[in-house]
Amino acid sequence: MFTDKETFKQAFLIRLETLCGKQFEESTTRDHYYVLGHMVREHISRHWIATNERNRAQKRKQVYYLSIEFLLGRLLGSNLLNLGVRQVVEEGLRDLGIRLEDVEESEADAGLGNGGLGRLAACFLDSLATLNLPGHGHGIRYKHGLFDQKIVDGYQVELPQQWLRHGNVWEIRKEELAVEVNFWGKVEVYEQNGCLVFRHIDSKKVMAVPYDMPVIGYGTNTVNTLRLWNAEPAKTFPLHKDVMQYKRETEAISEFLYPDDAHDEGKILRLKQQYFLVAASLGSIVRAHRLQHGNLHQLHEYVAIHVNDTHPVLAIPELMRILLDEEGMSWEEAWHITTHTIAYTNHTTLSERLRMAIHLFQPLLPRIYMIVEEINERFCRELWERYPGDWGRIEQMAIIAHGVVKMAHLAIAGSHSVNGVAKLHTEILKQREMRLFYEWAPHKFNNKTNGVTHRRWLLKANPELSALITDTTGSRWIHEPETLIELKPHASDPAFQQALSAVKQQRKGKLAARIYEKTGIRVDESSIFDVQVKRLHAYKRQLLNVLHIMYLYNRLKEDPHFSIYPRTFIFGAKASPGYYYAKRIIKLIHSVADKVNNDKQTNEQLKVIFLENYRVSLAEEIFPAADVSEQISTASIEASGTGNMKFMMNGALTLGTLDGANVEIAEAVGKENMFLFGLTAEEVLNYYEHGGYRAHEYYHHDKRIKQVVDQLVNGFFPDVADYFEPIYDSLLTQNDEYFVLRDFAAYTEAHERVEAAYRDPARWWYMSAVNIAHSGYFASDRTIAEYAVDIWGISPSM
Ligand code: B1H
Repeated sequence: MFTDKETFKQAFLIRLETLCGKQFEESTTRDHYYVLGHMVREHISRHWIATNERNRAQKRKQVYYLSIEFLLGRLLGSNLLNLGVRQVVEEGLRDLGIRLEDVEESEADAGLGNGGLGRLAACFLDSLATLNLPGHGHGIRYKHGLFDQKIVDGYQVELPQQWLRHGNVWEIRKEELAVEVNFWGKVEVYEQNGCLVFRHIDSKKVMAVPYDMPVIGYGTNTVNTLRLWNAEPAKTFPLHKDVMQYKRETEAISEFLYPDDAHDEGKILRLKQQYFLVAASLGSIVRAHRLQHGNLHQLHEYVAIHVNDTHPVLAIPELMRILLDEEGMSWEEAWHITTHTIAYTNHTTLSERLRMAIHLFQPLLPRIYMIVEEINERFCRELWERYPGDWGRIEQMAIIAHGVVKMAHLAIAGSHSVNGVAKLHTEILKQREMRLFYEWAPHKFNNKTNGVTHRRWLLKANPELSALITDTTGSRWIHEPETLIELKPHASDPAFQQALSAVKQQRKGKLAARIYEKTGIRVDESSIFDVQVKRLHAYKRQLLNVLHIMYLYNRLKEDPHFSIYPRTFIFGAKASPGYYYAKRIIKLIHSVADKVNNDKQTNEQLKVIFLENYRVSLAEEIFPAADVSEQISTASIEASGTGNMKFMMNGALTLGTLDGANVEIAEAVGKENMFLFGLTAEEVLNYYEHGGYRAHEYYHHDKRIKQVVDQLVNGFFPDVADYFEPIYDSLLTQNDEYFVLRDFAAYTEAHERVEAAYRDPARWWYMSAVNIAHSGYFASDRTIAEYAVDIWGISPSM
């Protein structure tokens, strides 16, 4: 149906009638979207079935990627692209007077994630399918993804996201594959044939119903599966007194994504979600394996289970429960299989702090808790043999201690592989955060530097640049991103530079139009587009960026000899609803924008734009239009960052600290092709360990700093009263935990280097081209190929 334009049009019009019951003339954009989605599904259904068949027949090892978040964004455009039919569809629709772009824009973002961690999972799915690897995702089908952000008077307001309001064309409900999940109740222990038998009784049952979504590889027939679980009441309503409450409690499990990557409130519901995901996923994985192999003795040879951060870590005790209680295996055999099946990725150095209070855990999951206790006891015994008498060490490493379960410790003890997400991050885990575990089992630790799918973030998001690359070096880069390096010889070619800058200009124009549409503000398309888009977090230091803008503004007002190359500072960021400090920073950005944008004396040179509701689809418009990529986290805290990679492949230059994957970007492109500044991770960690930093000194000794910090509280922003006082306090009273003032001067100086480079186009576009040329390493195809070989032991199947 996609072979040529005419066939497509015919097929499209027929389905419009059969699916929507409408004639073309009365159809809406949403109808067009719905019909196209169905056509794609129809088109791939044979390959989807064939992929599953092949996996069954070949008995090949499969990987299941368990993640509490999958930040997919929109799927129509990328599915059409991956199927290689986008052009036919675009042309066919054009004949009918429909713009494919409009149809694509009518799709709601599947926003089932907070930020980098969830988007990484989505990129991984794309690479798995494209590399023909048998790998599938398991997640939760949240009714509401991450909240929609509205800005009212400069303040963030959260609205429930409604991605399912018009249904989801990509999913297929598979009720017959539902899995029962048990909460609460108690454990009965009795003896049978000389063995202890455990039975979980009086539980509240929840049905996990899978919705399967196809994951279509680029230019391949592999169609993998993303299975999202929906929580529903058990088929026969139990005769509880309050049936309605049972229904509400059950459905609440898959109602909301936690819009929270800072605090852990709603602890029980969160734990429920985590066990729900794990029990449903393992139930279905094990059922499929039993059907093929009859028993679970060889599970680890055919199945790899990946635990994305600690959220799905209960996969470890849950798999133990299945092997012990359902299969009747010995502890030793069950433990061998479990630890050889499960692998764990750590995404933050702060995970050591992730704990679950026993008094919450034990009643909710009584049998799982018993197993965790037993794991802990055996683990501590092993440590005791290894480090006799070293109580301190064992106490620090224990899985259960002082009334809490330490999720990261369970993950390390119960898996065969622990990886960080960038070299620096993995080193910090090994040498500091998890040092004792590294000493205990160094062979488990490895690094897998993150990557992003260049097919969405370059090929799809930036067709203009993609065409230039293909015209210059051919299209091999789409399948083999590392061949982007072939662009390097063109980096100093004036004709190539000219074309590169023209492409950027085109995308800046497009973004400027979008900015005008959304905010009513006109920005100078020839100004430097300096962009910081990511979750709002103190450690990501949006504050440093804002204070610097305030300094530029002050200087422009006060110093008649001072001028700058025109700049447009663009922000996009959601703050967790309960993260009040972050919300104040959002308001501060708006207050500064108000001042700067409305001051005739400065607004030719300086503009500040906050784009509301930052999400995947908006990101696709922003990255291609950026000149400068702000990656300015306090060194040592950002585990990797992935926005940095998306900017880089779109030819933006990084202004950043030596943190996360910035370090490896610098290794790849050379420090001279970035704008690095600020404390190193080692210096920061030294300060944290030994003290010695006094924010006051920087405040008193640098007039620029004193002025902008004072402006937070001295009436400079008349409409906010004392709303920014907590920001002021964080810098001075609390001694500036994230070293904003410490790095201020270096940051200002780095901005001056940015400006100097931009004034020299030959240099700028050379640097830009070099960045694109080296971005292939940061494609998730490379990351996934490494996971496949080093961790999962899987190989392509086609
Ligand atoms: C990352 C998270 C995260 N690390 C808890 N950890 C969450 C933790 O809702 N929660 O409870 C949500 C998210 N997210 C990010 O992962 C890192 O900060 C980035 O540096 C990294 O690039 C990304 C992918 O590895």
